[in-house]
Amino acid sequence: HHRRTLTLEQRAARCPNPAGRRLLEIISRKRTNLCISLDMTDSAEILSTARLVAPYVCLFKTHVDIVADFSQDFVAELTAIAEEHDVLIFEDRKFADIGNTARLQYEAGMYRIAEWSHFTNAHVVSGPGVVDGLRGAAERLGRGLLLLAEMSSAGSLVTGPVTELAVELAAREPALITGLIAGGALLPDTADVITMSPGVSLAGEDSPTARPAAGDSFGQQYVTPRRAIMDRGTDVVIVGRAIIGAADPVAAAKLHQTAAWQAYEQSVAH
Ligand code: 5BU
Repeated sequence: HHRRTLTLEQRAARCPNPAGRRLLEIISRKRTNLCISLDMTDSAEILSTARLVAPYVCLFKTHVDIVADFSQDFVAELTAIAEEHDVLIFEDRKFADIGNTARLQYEAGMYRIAEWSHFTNAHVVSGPGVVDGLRGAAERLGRGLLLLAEMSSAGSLVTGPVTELAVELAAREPALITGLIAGGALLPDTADVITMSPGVSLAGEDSPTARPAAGDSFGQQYVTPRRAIMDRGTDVVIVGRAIIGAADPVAAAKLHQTAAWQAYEQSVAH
């Protein structure tokens, strides 16, 4: 099992990034390290699901470029729900271009992601300049950047030197790069870097009870919250279809919250 030396509450108190600190405080206060991935194409559907699951999650993850009827009113409503329920927002944009283009994509266009999203993420395949492109708005607005160090999909090439660069940049500057997207912790918890893992479901491939749904037909691969948190040391689990595709999303959110929080508490105790 992965060993934690600090609780998430202790890490909140010392977190050098404002969005990261708020997230760790929310996690500790609400006792949830579950991020919901709101992968729906209709804004009303996203908002109603967000309202239903908000009490059980710390983070709403969005892909705004799949929303058919995107508008700034949608963003304002999602923000209101998030504020009411003590939830932050993470636009999973995966910036991957040269720094200057990433800067424009982050700040401008019709989405204006920097204005409303507490966190966003970036690939480092184009080199460290992408971080410098995102830096200006992120620092001005107190946002957190997450770098992709690993992906959950089969055959991913986010490995080797790409992983190493993401880890190195986060370790060097946790005040800006507040986290890594990876299958598990790649740095000790004293590095002040939050790890978030997608590809998580209670029906993951290591599930002892559920009939395992190891993935989808597009290469996604799932593990259980327990494996991601206890065995691999991740901090936050990102769950989409196992909740939003369930017959009862609220019940599924509660089950994932409980499993993820128990796995975290056990990894602190041991
Ligand atoms: P799912 O329905 O739980 O499979 O959704 C997973 C979400 O996480 C989805 O929005 C993906 O875009 C996102 N994701 C992922 O699945 N794997 C990765 O490595 C990264 C993001 Br990075």
